[in-house]
Amino acid sequence: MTIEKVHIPDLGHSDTVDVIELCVKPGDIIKVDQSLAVLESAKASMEVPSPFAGKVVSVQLKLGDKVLSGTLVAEIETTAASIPATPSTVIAEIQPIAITAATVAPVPAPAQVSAPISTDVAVALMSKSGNSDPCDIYAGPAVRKLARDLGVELKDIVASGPRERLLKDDVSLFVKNRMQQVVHPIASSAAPATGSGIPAIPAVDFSRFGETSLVPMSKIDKITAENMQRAWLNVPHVTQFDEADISTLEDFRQTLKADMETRGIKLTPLAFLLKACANALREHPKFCRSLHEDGANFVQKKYIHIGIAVDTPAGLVVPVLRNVDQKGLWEIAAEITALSAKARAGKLIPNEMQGGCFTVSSLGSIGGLGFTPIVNAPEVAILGVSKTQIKPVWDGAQFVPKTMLPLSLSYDHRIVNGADGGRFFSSLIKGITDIRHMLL
Ligand code: CAO
Repeated sequence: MTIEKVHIPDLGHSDTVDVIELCVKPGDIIKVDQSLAVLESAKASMEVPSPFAGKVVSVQLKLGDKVLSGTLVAEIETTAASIPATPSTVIAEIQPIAITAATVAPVPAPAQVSAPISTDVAVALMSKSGNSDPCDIYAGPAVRKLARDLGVELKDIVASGPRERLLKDDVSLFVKNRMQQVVHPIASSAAPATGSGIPAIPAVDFSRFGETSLVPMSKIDKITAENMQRAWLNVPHVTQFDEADISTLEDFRQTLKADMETRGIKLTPLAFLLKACANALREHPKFCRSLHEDGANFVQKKYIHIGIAVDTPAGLVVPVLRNVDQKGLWEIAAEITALSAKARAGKLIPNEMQGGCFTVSSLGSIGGLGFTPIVNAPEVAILGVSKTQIKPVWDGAQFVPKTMLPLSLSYDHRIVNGADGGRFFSSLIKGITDIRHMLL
């Protein structure tokens, strides 16, 4: 048994290059020519292959290191038989950063895929190797190899690395998503509650119709997409619509303008709505439940924490206000301002986005007559708030102008039924229409 040191071979220049990928870690068993690391210079990315088979004892590089020819990469414990007569000192592959699809080696058909993955998955994972459309792809050799091994076309994958560099994680996520989209029919019948077996929307080459480009999804975009799809597929939604006369509330709010300035707090209709929601949740505790994972119980929450959907440059986030039933309007308003500012600055911590019983999504400042919000599962319900309008309302003798607030309530029909929904909505609207109820 011998410990062999692997160094970076002669790069042909004296400039440093960046370590952009580490392909092995101590303890890995590797084969001859397996990549140890990927380096990148201003013009090319390149792999450092191992001239030895054996076990990785140590990796001497870190991501981001700037290295030169001769830098120690790793130590490999080899057996005599695994030492090649003339260890390779050549960088495995040098590729320009921007290459065309046509230069990528033809992709072999994927290995036979066994159940529960259907043959559709195999087809979905197969690359269109005959496609010679030119496209610039920024990816290291190790990523290319992984994509080739999995039968995935690089151009189909959204890059999340710096300067739109494709990472191994991007390839893995792409494959994971594809596999989730297409599930074996037997597996789908065994798990109907997850929405499995729904045919995936076919991929379309939009560039056939005009110029396109890929816009990387932010992390929040990806999480939101996943959460929305999960909630949409799992929750039998019902949405009810109504409108609340908030003329009194608005008159009262206008009288508070001076107070708002003194306190430095913006009191919008949302604070009143959260308070009214908290009261309605206290009155209708079914709306503070979640289905227990055992399928035989509801979890009844005895606290009233409410999330608010906040639109941020990075995507939609839902910070949660705790114990809203125990707070006054000024405190609620101040928390809305603080949490939404923190959300927009991307500074919310995970704990501030957890524990909600109910969510309010207000598009009131943006517009719209109404919308059907998606329940923020595993919560029971969500309130959608649209823009107020002055409308003529018949008071029994004449039409009078009233400030009407359109509301929509979506709920999980497994936990509450239509009558529950109607009762909850009526309480909420009563509370917001006559704000004296907030004192009770
Ligand atoms: N009708 C008419 N005007 C309204 C209103 C309504 N329903 N709700 C708020 N407004 C007014 C406010 O009073 C304020 O006007 P003034 O300054 O004159 O008082 C103005 O609109 C701006 O309000 P705001 O947006 O700053 O504050 P907010 O408390 O209403 O909302 C927040 C805060 C964080 C919820 C909001 O900024 C936001 O991000 N909304 C988007 C939520 C979203 O994306 N939902 C969709 C999720 S599903 O995709």
